Amino acid sequence: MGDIKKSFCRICINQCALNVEVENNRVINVTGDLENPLYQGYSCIKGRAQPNYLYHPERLLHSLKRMPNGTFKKIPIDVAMDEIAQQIGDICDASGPDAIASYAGTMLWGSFTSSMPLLHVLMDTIDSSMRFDTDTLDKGGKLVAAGLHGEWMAPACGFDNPEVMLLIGINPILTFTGLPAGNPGGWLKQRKKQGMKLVVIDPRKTHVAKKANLHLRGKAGTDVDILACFIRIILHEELFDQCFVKENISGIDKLRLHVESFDPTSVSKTTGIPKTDLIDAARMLVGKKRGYIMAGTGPHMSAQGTLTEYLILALQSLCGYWLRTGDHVRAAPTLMPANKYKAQAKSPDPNWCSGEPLGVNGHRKTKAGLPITALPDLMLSKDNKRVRAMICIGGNPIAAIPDYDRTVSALKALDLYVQIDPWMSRSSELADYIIAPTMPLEVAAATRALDFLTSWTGYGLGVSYAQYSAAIVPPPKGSDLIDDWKFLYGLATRLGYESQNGDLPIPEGCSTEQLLEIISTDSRVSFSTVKNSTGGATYPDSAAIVSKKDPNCSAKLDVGNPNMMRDLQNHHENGPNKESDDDNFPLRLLCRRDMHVYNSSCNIKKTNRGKFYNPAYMNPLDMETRELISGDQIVITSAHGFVNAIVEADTDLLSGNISIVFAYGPSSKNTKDIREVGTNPNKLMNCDTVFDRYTGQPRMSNLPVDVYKN
Ligand SMILES: Nc1nc2c(c(=O)[nH]1)N[C@H]1C(S)=C(S)[C@@H](COP(=O)(O)OP(=O)(O)OC[C@H]3O[C@@H](n4cnc5c(=O)[nH]c(N)nc54)[C@H](O)[C@@H]3O)O[C@H]1N2
Ligand SMILES: Nc1nc2c(c(=O)[nH]1)N[C@H]1C(S)=C(S)[C@@H](COP(=O)(O)OP(=O)(O)OC[C@H]3O[C@@H](n4cnc5c(=O)[nH]c(N)nc54)[C@H](O)[C@@H]3O)O[C@H]1N2
Ligand code: SF4
Ligand SMILES: [Mo]
Repeated sequence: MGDIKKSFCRICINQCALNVEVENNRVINVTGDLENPLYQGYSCIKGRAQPNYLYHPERLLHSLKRMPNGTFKKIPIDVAMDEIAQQIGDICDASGPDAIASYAGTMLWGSFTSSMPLLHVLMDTIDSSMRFDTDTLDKGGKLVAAGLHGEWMAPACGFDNPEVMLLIGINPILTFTGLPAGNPGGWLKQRKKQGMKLVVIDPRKTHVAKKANLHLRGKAGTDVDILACFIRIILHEELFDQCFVKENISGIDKLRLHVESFDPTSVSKTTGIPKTDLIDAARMLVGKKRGYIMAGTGPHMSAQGTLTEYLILALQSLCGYWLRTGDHVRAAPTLMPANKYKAQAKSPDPNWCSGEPLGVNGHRKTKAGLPITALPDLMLSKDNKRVRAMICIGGNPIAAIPDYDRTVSALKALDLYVQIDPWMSRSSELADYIIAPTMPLEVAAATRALDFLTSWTGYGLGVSYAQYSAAIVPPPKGSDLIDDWKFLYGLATRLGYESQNGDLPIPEGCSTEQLLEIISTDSRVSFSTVKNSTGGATYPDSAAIVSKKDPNCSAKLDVGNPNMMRDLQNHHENGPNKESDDDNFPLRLLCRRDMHVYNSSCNIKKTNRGKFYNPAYMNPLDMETRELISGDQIVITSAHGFVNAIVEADTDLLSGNISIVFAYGPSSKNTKDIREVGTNPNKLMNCDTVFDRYTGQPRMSNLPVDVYKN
């Protein structure tokens, strides 16, 4: 029996509290912490498998440099930083700072509090604006829609005892996105016991759909139709919150006009959802004091993210699901500064779209950031806008960005590609330098990222909560690893950053723990308080009460934005599933996620129990007509490409669809058996035909495909 140390998991945004058993400076076991007030012992297989990642024979324990003959050689971290900084400086001098891009991937969230500020420090130091992250492949439309609709200066009702909940293309029991951090299934069960009604829109009978009072199981890509139909019903039947709307909302006449064509009879035909279910669902949403509406990746990956989110905000505003004067904000930030909340609107942001056109498909920077799908084109560009270097932290562009071949060519065209990654991923393989970082239990951290997420997305925490964790174990003996932020800082200082003059005063020899304290200087609860409460605690903010509207405030939330109304009109005229008429591709490929992997991470024997591939799930009826049985090898074809896969029956999937997890597939070098490496669905997709015109997010779900036996 080793020592038990308290920590928290940083693999996903749930950040479960953990008990970590340590013997001889090595982690030997990880379990959920039963004493923690929020998680009460909850954890998942990915978090508990951490000893297997830390001591995995394939983990990189030294940074690597690509040699001219293509092989990798160990390089001491200081030498790597010297060489990389020199090359960045040279590229900046020759081609300007925007020739250097940064790519912040999902695993940056593991060290978000320390790494994100230092990534900005580095990019500020060289003055590059080319900062990309994966939000524009995820749910970037949320931010654009909020810019167009305007924001309420207090949170949405969220997890604060909602009486009704509408979940659209999201499966939080498995993805830990969309229900409060903790034990999502347990929370849902309890809320339902207390009478909460749950409506789910998803073509698949997901974990969360199985718990729904009403599951609207229609065609993918029809969320806009369904939401417009709900709004029409609510407006026709005058079921909206009349007082709230009169006082705080503009544009309702325009909205009324544009949803008129989405009547329940025609929307039922478009979506395949019974008309009565559409009407029942709309009526379920209204007349309650508190409601919560959340969309996940489903509608965003069907390339309708911005319009879907805009209609959600309109619906939320019509129902008045925003906290009001006197309401208590239960998830006020802990490790960030306290907020002032007011029961009033902030007008739409005229800067929702900014910056010069990037020269790729009309893309520009929006409130969701730079469209990441433009990045490969910028790398392949022949003009002076070419991106020549990229620093990627915690991301896997080859796995993530649709159009695999283009991404591979783009990464190969770089003059300098630096990948911070503990693994030789399919992207790492193409890097010039792979920087080997410490992994979560080897580095100090605090849950500030949870506060950030809560204030930004509306999901995250349901109550004010924080935890600090010291480094639990040192890095393995003989390794040469660096904390992610220290690498970024090392480059920044070599390129001229002087911390005493910068925004972030970093003393000589600063430890990660010290940096966390510096970053949290103005937090509502002091860093030392959180640090001293090992194991995590809740920190309710009794002062976080929504105050009343300023007497001179005339701002309103806009539910009739002209861009959105035009898009709604186009959607009505062209139909959501235009290409489904294409006889060559009668099936629709849908996105989905698996419990035991986190995008391209965590796929080891301990979690996958020997199943290293991602099956292509199909409804048994569709399999029967194609004479397929589970385990058969198939070819999936699309207008863009084809991939091999292993088929598996899934009665939960609506007939006409095929659904598959992403971020699997062979590397550029190996051609191993599909059962060993899985399928990369991004080979079936491109970024230039169907995409969200604001975020650039391409169609990654609801993709027309067909299937043949191989
Ligand atoms: N077809 C299709 N494409 C998709 C999606 C989809 O559903 N379908 N999903 C999209 C979405 S939502 C997202 S967010 C993106 C994800 O896009 P990315 O973030 O680019 O992809 P990940 O696979 O999450 O990359 C994580 C990387 O971090 C590395 N890593 C693991 N542990 C650590 C660590 O401790 N430290 C560091 N520094 N690195 C670590 C992993 O080895 C991996 O290379 O993909 C998008 N692309
Ligand atoms: N265990 C685990 N957790 C994860 C991840 C992981 O890989 N594994 N990845 C993390 C990341 S990066 C993200 S972004 C989140 C994603 O979290 P979620 O958004 O919850 O992702 P999914 O579980 O794929 O849920 C998307 C759902 O949308 C449905 N869908 C597909 N197309 C449509 C459509 O057009 N309309 C509607 N209404 N539904 C549609 C699919 O059937 C699927 O059930 O999960 C995060 N958490
Ligand atoms: S990966 Fe699992 S254990 Fe880790 S935070 Fe997420 S849900 Fe919790
Ligand atoms: Mo994501």
